[in-house]
Amino acid sequence: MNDQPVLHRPEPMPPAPAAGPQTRPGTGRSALSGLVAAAAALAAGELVAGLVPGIPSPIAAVGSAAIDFAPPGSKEVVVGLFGTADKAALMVLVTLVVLAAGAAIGLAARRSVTLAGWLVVALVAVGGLASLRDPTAAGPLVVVAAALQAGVGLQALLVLLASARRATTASAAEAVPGVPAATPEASPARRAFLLRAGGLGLLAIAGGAIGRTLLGGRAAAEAAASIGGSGNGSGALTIPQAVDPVPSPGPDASFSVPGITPVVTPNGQFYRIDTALITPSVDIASWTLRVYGMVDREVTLTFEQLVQLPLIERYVTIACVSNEVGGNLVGNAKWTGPRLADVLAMAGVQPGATQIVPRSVDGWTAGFPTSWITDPAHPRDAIIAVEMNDAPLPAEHGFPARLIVPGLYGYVSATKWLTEIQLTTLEAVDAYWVPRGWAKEAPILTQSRIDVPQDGASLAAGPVAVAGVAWAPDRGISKVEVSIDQGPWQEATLATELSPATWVQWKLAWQAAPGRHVIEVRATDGTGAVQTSRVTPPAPDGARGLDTISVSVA
Ligand SMILES: Nc1nc2c(c(=O)[nH]1)N[C@H]1C(S)=C(S)[C@@H](COP(=O)(O)O)O[C@H]1N2
Ligand SMILES: [Mo]
Repeated sequence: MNDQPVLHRPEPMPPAPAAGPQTRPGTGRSALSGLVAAAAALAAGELVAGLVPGIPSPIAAVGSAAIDFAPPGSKEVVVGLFGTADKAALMVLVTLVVLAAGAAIGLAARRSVTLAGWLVVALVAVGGLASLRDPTAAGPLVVVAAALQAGVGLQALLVLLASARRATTASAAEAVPGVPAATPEASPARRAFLLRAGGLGLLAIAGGAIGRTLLGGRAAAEAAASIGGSGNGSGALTIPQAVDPVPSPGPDASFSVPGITPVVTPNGQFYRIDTALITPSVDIASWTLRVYGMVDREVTLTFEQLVQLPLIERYVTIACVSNEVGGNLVGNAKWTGPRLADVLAMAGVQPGATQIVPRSVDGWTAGFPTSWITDPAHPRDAIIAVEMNDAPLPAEHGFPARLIVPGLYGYVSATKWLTEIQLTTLEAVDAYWVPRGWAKEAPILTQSRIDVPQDGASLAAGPVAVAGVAWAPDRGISKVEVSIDQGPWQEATLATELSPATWVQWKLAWQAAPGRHVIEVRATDGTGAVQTSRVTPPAPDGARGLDTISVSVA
């Protein structure tokens, strides 16, 4: 054994490779090159989508495909995907997956640049194919946009890889044994690579952001430009006055309890649920409503023809089947438009047409029994709504026209961006959500909600107003009761309901004593049926159970 300390010397370095196309860039620079190239291609796609109608956003198109093809096992995940925040999360996820794929492509380029090039083309093709699923897409434009994206992606990849190669060669040349490695900034070639990658990356972020902003604003801009307010004529079209108006809610329709849900939901506060990752933007001049299928004659109406029909106004509360007990996916608005029945009568519904299947411009479908609106014992005023609370239908609520069917959950009826109505049989067609595990027939369940006090609130002892809303469209609400600490049901005071199709405010004065208290509410509908306390999840036909809160009183 040798006791002498041994100095470990670095192995002699292999001779620095000559600069040239044979040099493999390092893994980090390769991955970064691929990632930035993917970002550039992606940004190009969003930018042209933002600039040119008929070219869908590739990110949204891939996200929509993910929603549409989500396996039934992920049903609950999908249900949660439709809030605005969840849509943004899905788009961020798609973007991250594309960037990761780009990094992988960059690594693949170390083996074969040709392979990497084809992978870029394949990545772009996925977005293009997803875009072609969108019924609003113009096929040839999508192909041109995809070619552009591929060009941008390939060019970026080649430029960055060449720059990465020079940087790697420079690093290798500097790595001389015994000499400390230079700082990265010391090499002009490495600095040049970082500047190129960073610069392109920033361009991609800017381009992508511009594209997204244009995409996000287009639907609202289209809606705003199309219809002028009554009389002022700023837009191309005006909507005539309703022949069958409803009076504005009187003071007896609302309680002045702070925090209670207003009886009419302002448009800006109305819940929004749909599968559209980007709000469909509809050109009202070319929009039509087509009624076809089991009818005597197909009917196609322009927007102008549609609003020349007698318009009616109705207050109707609509609700989402995914609303949890106590949740806020429910709202009440005044809807204006022609009766669905009038439009169907123009086409002549054939006997045996047991199902009405409305379809949106983006291909989404609902479906409900024809008898729901034609039953002579209980005809219902379904509306092809063109106004919401006296304003043209907002883009995110279905501009230029949507269906409102009293008493049915939105997913079977309330089709936004409506463009087709098919008459068929219940057996022949299952609408969008039915194969995804939701009930075929879906009347809105009786529900009641405690708005005040809030769950978990700390209150001062003494008189407390317990208040909220209850709904059972279109059976109406006949009674609301409140139970404190599992005690007897006490009848609440009801405000005047606008119609059996709307929710109604309720309130109860409670003498709160110190301690913790549990408050429950239940409603009885217009048929005398009491809201069930049996708890069910939203799927398949709506959440059941009683809204329950707990408060502490001191
Ligand atoms: N075109 C289209 N219409 C649609 C949907 C959709 O995904 N696409 N979702 C429905 C569902 S599930 C509900 S609850 C209501 C919600 O309408 P709102 O967003 O105006 O509140 O719209 C319905 N109409
Ligand atoms: Mo819904």
